[in-house]
Amino acid sequence: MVEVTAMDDDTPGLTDTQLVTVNVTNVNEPPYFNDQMLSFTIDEFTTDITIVQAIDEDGDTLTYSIPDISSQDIFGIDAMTGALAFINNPGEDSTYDVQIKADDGEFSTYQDITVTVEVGGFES
Ligand SMILES: [Ca+2]
Repeated sequence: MVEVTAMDDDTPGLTDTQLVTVNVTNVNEPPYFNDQMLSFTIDEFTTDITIVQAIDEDGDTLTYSIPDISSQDIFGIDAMTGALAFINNPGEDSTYDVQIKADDGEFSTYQDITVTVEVGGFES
């Protein structure tokens, strides 16, 4: 409830006070990623890349996906946890770009991830 006071300009002024009920609608805020772009380097024996994590101010459950069909042959993502992995590590020096989508059921946001595979780069 908000107290509203109306006053006219006359002297002496007349005032009237009324209580008004204001309904605040809870507006859904879109999710967002802290970083627009992330890069990772993994070795040839690893398939796990990272766990992407978008932020939703409303605390909505977010669903993660890979929108680009051609990337879906290469990468997999856990819709609930955001865990991103190669389906099969390519096993050769190469760099891949993949876009991740986070969806709160109404709005979505995207994050670009670059994954570089290094063959032998991690051996001692
Ligand atoms: Ca939301």
